Amino acid sequence: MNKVIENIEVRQIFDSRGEPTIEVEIMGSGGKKFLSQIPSGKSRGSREAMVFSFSEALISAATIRSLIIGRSFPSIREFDEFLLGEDETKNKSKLGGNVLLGASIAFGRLLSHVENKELWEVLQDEFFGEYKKESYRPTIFSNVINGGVHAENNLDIQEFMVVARPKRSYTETIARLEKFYRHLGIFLKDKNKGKHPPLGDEGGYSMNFNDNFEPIQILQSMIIDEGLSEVFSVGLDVAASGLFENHLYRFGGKTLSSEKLHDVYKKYFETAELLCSIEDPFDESDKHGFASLKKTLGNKWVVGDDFTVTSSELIQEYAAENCMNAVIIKPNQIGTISETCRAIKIAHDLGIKTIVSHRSGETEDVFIIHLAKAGNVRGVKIGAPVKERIAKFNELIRLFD
Ligand code: 2PG
Ligand code: MG
Repeated sequence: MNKVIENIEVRQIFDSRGEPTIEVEIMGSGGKKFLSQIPSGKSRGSREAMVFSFSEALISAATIRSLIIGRSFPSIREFDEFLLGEDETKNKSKLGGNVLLGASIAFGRLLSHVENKELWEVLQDEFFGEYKKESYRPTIFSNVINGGVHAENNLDIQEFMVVARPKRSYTETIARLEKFYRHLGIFLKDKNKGKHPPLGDEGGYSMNFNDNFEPIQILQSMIIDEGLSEVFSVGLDVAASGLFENHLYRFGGKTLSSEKLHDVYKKYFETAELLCSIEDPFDESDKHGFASLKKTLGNKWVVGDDFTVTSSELIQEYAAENCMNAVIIKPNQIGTISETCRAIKIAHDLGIKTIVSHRSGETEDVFIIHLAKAGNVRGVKIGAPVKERIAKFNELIRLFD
């Protein structure tokens, strides 16, 4: 089979939150079809690539179809560059970031079929050749208690995560994580007067707590009680852009300045020794907040997400200003595989740790696990070990064990 593209189509599907999103299908020669499903975010950075609705995506697909049918592209980079040349906008507002990324991933799957390689091998050969000799096993960030816009409860912090370092194998680590998640459910049911707490958008438990610190304490004590402190720690995603109004933060029933919020975090880290990382602690415009917290926290992970939106330029700019030491990598924030891989590489070169991440509205597509393997990233963020997220945990085991 050759690399000629015979057709491209988009279809509407529904993500794990029941919200509409799209899948993209590319047909290669001989009628073989290659699919990608695009996740969608709820707490989004303002500089993310444009998300097209299904009706807009249909128009975009028609434009792309007229440009690529009967053509062949030797690499993902050339495919992406061709379409980016047609889009020509900063935020993919002509063709849509979700449509472009869907096309890019489906084309990557066509290449993987034609070249008889796994998708991660195609990605590594094309973008990360120099990492072939090292093989890094990423730490799992698993969101087990949900708050913020991902849950209907009183938590301001959006995500309370178990950070699980793989020791012998992912099979073993994921089994431990699943057991921990079940035990946490039983503990919280008890605390919730015998009612099993409902699940938030990413499969973590959702109920009211005394304050934003209580879930951290609960996770830490359970990790210690279960003898897991060698391999598990605790991470947060505050998603603080959603708490920011008139230059102040709504947090814990109060209105706090950036400096006061910094002091709250400082106390959290001083009190909970297993707390190891904090994502988007401040609004995406508050780079001084980021820089000052990074200075305070030393080697703990201060992670940019809405702050950096997988943009190579923003990662470079904020790394130079010492704002963070880790970044979230979400392909649909930027809109093509090539640009995503460039962001990973730039982060590595600058000594910034990379965490490839899902979105709150997920599908069963496992592309991000292939990206994590090819790019030797330091972390993978995939929600709680339940429902549609299981596909990604299984792919971790398949690709790494
Ligand atoms: C985040 C993500 C995923 P969303 O903020 O990091 O956990 O949420 O997809 O809603 O932006
Ligand atoms: Mg985030």
